[in-house]
Amino acid sequence: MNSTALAEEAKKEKKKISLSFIQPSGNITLGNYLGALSNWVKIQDSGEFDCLYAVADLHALTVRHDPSELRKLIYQALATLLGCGIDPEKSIVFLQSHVHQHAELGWILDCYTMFGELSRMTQFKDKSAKYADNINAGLFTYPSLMAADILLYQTDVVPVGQDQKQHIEIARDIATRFNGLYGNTFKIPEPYITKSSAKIASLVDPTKKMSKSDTNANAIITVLDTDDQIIKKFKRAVTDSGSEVKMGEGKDGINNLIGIYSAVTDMTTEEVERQFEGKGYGDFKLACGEVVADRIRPIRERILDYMNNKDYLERVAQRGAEQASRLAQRTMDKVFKKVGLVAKPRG
Ligand code: ATP
Ligand code: LTN
Repeated sequence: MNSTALAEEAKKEKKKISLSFIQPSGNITLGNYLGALSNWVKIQDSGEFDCLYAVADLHALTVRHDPSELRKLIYQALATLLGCGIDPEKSIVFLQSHVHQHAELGWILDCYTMFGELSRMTQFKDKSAKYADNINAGLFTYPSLMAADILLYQTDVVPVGQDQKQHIEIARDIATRFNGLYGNTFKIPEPYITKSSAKIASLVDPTKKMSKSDTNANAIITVLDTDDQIIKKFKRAVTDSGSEVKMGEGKDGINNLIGIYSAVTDMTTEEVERQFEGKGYGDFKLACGEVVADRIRPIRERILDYMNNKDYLERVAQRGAEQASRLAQRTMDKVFKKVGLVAKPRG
């Protein structure tokens, strides 16, 4: 093969990029797992993408935290990625703060992000209502750092839950604006959101999203919950006064449980309804608890093993940061040139 044919071949083999991050803001929940992590693993295992998955530790600083608790949660989030099936031999796994280009591009993109568009972000509005005594600038500019996370790697798809869609849209807007000013610099990313598990609700208030920072432990299933805890929480899950296991308008509780059952078993919601025809909510809640406990058990065991092996976690993070940083620098070099900064001396 001559060199042009070889180059053509290499181009053809270039895989699409999948990238996503998770914040170390609490124990990772069933919502995070079904809405995001399980898709990260599927995408990784399809072999069709080059994948980057990371812990958004810089984003976690936007909320007041206890430093030693945060450090523990960062290790735990890394252990959870591995425990859920992210394989550092197949995907680049790293901590956001270990790749300095994120903060650098984040700042540059701040200068191409408008005050008005940041003020419209739902997450900013929710979090500034929730943490009214700490509406800091980082909370406000959170989306431009997230845009940097995505755009640094020329990402094609971003597997996330529904709540992150707006952040991906603003990343697309920022990239389009920048490309418009300076010529093609960033790939425009697409969100990847699956239907059944895009928004898993709280077990206590099914009108609200299941959120790892929820202070009510009964509202959330975490990947570290024991079988017993999982089954108890499902038994207590809030539902309406009906009894038929059927999706319906205003039946948020049962809709959520059917969604969870369907996502965990890979059945359609109609198949779930058929399986539980003639059975009541009580039986169904127990069955939900059981399938979820079966799914979480091996994950929990692997996470606990990884958490006992900090050296291994540190080696994974170090290697991932080196790999990610090399890729990120290519985009940074382009950006420096485009905006008129002087190329950094290479040491
Ligand atoms: P926090 O409570 O700190 O806001 P969170 O539980 O919302 O945390 P994130 O770290 O913000 O979790 O999200 C990690 C990933 O999980 C994102 O892709 C997000 O869209 C997804 N996700 C979070 N909660 C849910 C949910 N209830 N259902 C489906 N996906 C979810
Ligand atoms: N904002 C996201 C976490 C996040 C992210 C990203 C997700 C930070 N950077 C890049 C996808 C791509 C969240 O709260 N889940």
